[in-house]
Amino acid sequence: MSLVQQVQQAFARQFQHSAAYVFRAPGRVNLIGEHTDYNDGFVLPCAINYDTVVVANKRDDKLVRVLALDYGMQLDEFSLNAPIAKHSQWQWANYVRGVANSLLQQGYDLQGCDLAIGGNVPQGVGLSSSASLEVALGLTYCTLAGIDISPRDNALNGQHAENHFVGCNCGIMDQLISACGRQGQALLIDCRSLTAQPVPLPTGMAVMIINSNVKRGLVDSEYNTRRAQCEQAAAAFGVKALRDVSWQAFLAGQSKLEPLVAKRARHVVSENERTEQAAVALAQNDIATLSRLMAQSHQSMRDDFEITVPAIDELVTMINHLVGTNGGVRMTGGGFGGCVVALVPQAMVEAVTATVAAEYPAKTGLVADVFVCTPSQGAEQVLL
Ligand code: GAF
Repeated sequence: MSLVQQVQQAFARQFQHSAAYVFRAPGRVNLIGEHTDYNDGFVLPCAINYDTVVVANKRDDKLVRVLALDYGMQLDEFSLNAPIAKHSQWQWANYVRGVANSLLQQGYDLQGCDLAIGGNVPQGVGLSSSASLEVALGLTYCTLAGIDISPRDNALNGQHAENHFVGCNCGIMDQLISACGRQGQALLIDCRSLTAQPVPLPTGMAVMIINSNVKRGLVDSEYNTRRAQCEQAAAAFGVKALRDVSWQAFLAGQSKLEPLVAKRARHVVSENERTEQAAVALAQNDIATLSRLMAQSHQSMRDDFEITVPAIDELVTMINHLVGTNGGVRMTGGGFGGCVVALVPQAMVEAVTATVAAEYPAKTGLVADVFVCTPSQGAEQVLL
């Protein structure tokens, strides 16, 4: 049974009628450009073929009832008439409540609904399961209320909910790629103007995701600390965001920063340059350059931004060793565990999978999950 069918079936069982609407929004993998989005910089992600699915029906009142397949069929209920409060226990419910709350705050008139939610984006491993939930929900609430929200505004609403309701100070990359992803392409996103340029992936190359299965801890607090350090650096340079600092300006001015803040800024300033260069290399099928840029990105995350962990470094080293300049590999996502992304020739997928299976457990005591993913289309209504 497909994911959509499973969610439809659970909906019908819970609410005793079948649903008229289905929406999906994908997770993402970022090829390069990490922790640059909230510095108004550049990112190069693609949406992946793993989705959050929302199955829905309108109600005649202002009640929202929502069933979570991935959380033991927990059922939340809240009213769109009263101020929406945080759920006392369930974090998943705060995304559902938060997205509605942000839309209401912007003056949208939402309609009550029954919802069932399920997904196959691996959760808590840096592949944006939360953003895909926010984006799928934004599209659901708006479509049910007859509101034609743009993908960009839907993404911004999801980010607003995450920042102000859920409490993580994330940037815009995850929501934007989940809303705007394109089949077969990565997007070079300018996180200041929110414009995106499609970059087709070279034929014959596979996008692999290797989940380290390192349990992530302290992600939100470390993330928020990095963000504050970047803001401190931008203020010291007298600019709005680190996007406005060139490499030359960084070299000339770094001595006015505290040493730790200078390291954080060095990552962001150099990562912005690498990301723009990587988009060019990818478009020109220049895999050797892409390989170098992804390796430098990983080193910069490891040594300057300090967001990798030893098991992830091991994975990157072993894959790099195997693919050399025929492919690129680096940690992807916010960090402190999570996944590695590898762009490798199709013909090397098997060898990478075998190497990870043979060497990773011996080096770390952990077993990794390996996926080959397809760059996918962003959020949409699934027509029944
Ligand atoms: C997380 C955040 F949600 C993104 O906005 C981005 O900052 C990313 O970490 C790091 O590049 O996924």
